[in-house]
This record gives sequence, structure tokens and C-alpha cells, in this order.
Amino acid sequence: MANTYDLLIRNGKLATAEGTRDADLAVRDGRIAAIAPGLCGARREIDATGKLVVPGGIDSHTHIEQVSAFGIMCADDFHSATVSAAHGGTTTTISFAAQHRDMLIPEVLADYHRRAAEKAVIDYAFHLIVANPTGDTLDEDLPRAIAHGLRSFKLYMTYERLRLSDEQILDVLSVARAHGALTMVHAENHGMIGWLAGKMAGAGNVLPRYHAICHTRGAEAEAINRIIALAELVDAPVLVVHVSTVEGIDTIRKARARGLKVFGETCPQYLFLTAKDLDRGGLDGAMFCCSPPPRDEAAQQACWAGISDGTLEMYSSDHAPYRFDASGKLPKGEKTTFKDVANGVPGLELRLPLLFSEGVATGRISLEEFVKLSSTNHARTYGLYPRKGELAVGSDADIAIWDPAVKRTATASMLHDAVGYTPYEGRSISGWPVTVISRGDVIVHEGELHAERGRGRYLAREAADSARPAGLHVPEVSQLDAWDTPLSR
Ligand code: DUC
Ligand code: ZN
Ligand code: ZN
Repeated sequence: MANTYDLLIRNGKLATAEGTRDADLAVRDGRIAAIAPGLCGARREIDATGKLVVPGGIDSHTHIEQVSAFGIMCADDFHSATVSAAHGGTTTTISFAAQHRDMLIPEVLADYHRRAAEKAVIDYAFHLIVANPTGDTLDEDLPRAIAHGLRSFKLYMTYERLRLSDEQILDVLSVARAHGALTMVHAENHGMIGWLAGKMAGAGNVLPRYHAICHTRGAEAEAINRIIALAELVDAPVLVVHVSTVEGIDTIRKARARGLKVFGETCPQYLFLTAKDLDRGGLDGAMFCCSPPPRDEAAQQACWAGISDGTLEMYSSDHAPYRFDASGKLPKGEKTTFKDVANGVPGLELRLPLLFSEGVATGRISLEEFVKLSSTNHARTYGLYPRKGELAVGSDADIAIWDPAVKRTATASMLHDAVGYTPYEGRSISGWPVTVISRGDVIVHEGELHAERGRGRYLAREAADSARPAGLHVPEVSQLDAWDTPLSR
């Protein structure tokens, strides 16, 4: 019989956001060519008996080969990060092209494109961090970036080097709205954190645990309230990233109930870690310092509740990889205080195994919810659907085959990033990806990588549904009424 297909995955249980079914899946020319029982005629076959066949993961919040808000280059480049992602069942990353205040956006984009194209082993896209929204940036650079398929910006309300004023945020939100981009926001009140940090450090309290105390949950709550008010004023969609608090989740829930286009993301560190992890002996707690910090059990439960009622549609790693040495976490060695610690935790490779183990295997979430959180919601939100995030004829053949029966203990040495530690060391994890396929190529099989540097492709994106300018009522700025904003109704 002629080989109609390049690859056939047989006898698996296919799971999408819509449901599960037993079927074979065939691939031709990098795309899904057929889904049906009893397919045959392929150059290569994989027997997926007893396994789950799901869309490859999309991690839409990753920091790769990026200089941080503290001026530190992170540990992973586009090769190590995407290799690590692939081993964890992720086939697309969206990372940040980060403007710092002295940089021009076209140069920033050219630089990230060049570095990713040389090294990435899976497909990738970028969000643009906007740190200096001047007139030219607003009038020319941002609209041009959007026209080239870069459909999302990230803004910071804290970090001295990156934060924008409310007026600057309104400027960027207005451009995003007019041209069909989605704005992601790091929402923490800068003044509250800085004031507390000064008091703590002044009193000699400098261990990592004080990081969690200073990034008080009220700082997140205040900033989420404010960004929602700003977004409502100009009727722009916003996605609050790395939401960590009971209060923050509740505020987003209420805004959505009012019909506002406000979305929320949470991350493994808010489901699986707490502030107690920062209170390990000496500087060890620095391994868990990220912003916002992990909170308490009540906040973890609120994150799960936000996931199950759809308030938090996005589950991303916020992979921010720094080694536990002077190149990363501890820039001043033994003298490093909580104010100096590089912010961020790694999570690209374990994001999905942790969610599968703690979510699906415990019965806390369904397989359909797992697919949405790991892949489909990201594709829909960031303008990649149905090319990515779906098992359907015509979609890219980005697929992860999971064995729910495999149980392993997480250790740093099993991971493929360049970090050298994992915050999840010693955790028992049930359910792992065993075969990972990107555009029809089997790039990971039984723990072995089969992918060349640079095979990953840049993904220009469509406007996401929430950010599509057509169909929105676009008022003249002169019509805005700051107190009664009818814009989003
Ligand atoms: N906080 C951020 O804002 N970005 C990277 C990681 C972190 O902890
Ligand atoms: Zn952030
Ligand atoms: Zn981040």
C-alpha cells in the first residue's frame, strides 16, 4: 500500500478542549491530515495504546535570553529553553522581546528575531515589553509591530527600569485598542513594595523571606484595580499576568461579570509553592523569589477556583531562569539581600507535568480543562488558533503523547534548562509526555531529542478575538467621560 501519510499515531485517546475520543491521527506535510479510526498507510507509525494524544503545549509567558528588570541576562538561551520546553510537552513558546528605556523598538525586535531564529527548536512568537512609549513609538513602532503579527504588549506597573505611569499606560492601551493588540500587565503597586522594602532593609531584615512580605498582597490588589480602571476608561482588553492573590482574582472576576474584557493568568508557583518556601535556611529561599511571590494555602485554593470558574483562563510558567549563583540569583554572593535577588523561577519543562499530576491525576480538573489551560486557551487568546492549540485536520501537527501511568520524581538533573535547580525538587509527578511532535517532526521520543537548532519558526499572529478592532465601538477621545465610561458596554 502506498504511504499516504508521513506519520500515523494509532490507538490513542485524543483529547481536545471539546472532548475525548478514541481515534488514529495522521500527519502529512507538517499538518494534521486525517483523524479517524482504522487509518493506515504511513512511513512511520507510533502506537499510542493506553496513552493520551493532546495538542502540544503553548507556554505564553516565558523569559528567554532576556535581560531582566534588574539588568541580568537570564540563564536560558533560545536553544536550552526550547529544548527544555519540548521535553515537557510544550511545542510553542511566546517569550518577550524586551525594550529597556534606552532602546529603539525596531532594534529590539531585530535582535530577538535573529537570536531565536538561530537557536529555537520549536515554534515561537514574541510579546513586546514597552518601557519607553514616546511619540514615535506610539505612532509608528507599535502599529508597525502589530502589522507584522506581534499582537501583544507587556507593561509593568513596578520595577524601576520598566514601570510606566498611568498616563503612559493609557497611551499604550489606546494604541493597542486602535490596532488590535492585547496588553498584558504586571500589576503590583511600586510605591507600596519600595516603601516596605526600605523599612525592612533599614531594620536589618534582608533574608529572602522579606521579599514575600514586601510584595504584599495589597500591592497586587491595588494595581489590578487600577489597571482595570485604566482599561475601562479606553475600552481596551487587558490580561493581568501571574495573578497570585485571593483579592486580585476576585477583582478580575467582578470586572468580567460587568462585561469588561479583563483576563487573568496564573502560574505553577502560585498553585504549588507558598511564601514558606522563601523561608528556607540562609539564602536558599532565593530560589523561590519571584514577583509576585508565592502566597499561602488560601491563595492556592483561590487560584484553583479561578481556574475552574474561568476567571483565570491562562496557565503559563513565567519561566524566568536564573542560576543559584552570582550570575543570577545571588549577584552579591553571600551578601545578597532580598532586594538584590534576581526575580523569577524556572518552570518551562515542569509546567504541564505538574498540572497533569496535581490537576488531572487527582481529579481536580478534567482532561478537556487540561488541554485548554496547557494549549488551546493560549492559542485563542494570542491569535494562534486554529493553527496551534487544536487537533483538527489542517492544524499544525504539534502534538504531545502523554503516558498517564509514568511516575517520576522531579529533580534538577532530569531537566534540560540551564538553571541547575528546580523549585519542585523531590516532587512525585504522575503523568509525563513520552513523545512530542512539532509540525509533524518527532522532536522528543522516550527522553531523546531529535531536533536541530534553528528548526523552530517565528509565528506571526492574528488579532485575538478579544482584541479585534473591527466591531468595537471606537469613540473619539473627546467623547470620553472619565466618570461614566460607556465604552465597553
Ligand atoms: N517577575 C517578573 O515580573 N518577571 C519575571 C519573573 C518575575 O518574578
Ligand atoms: Zn511580570
Ligand atoms: Zn514574567
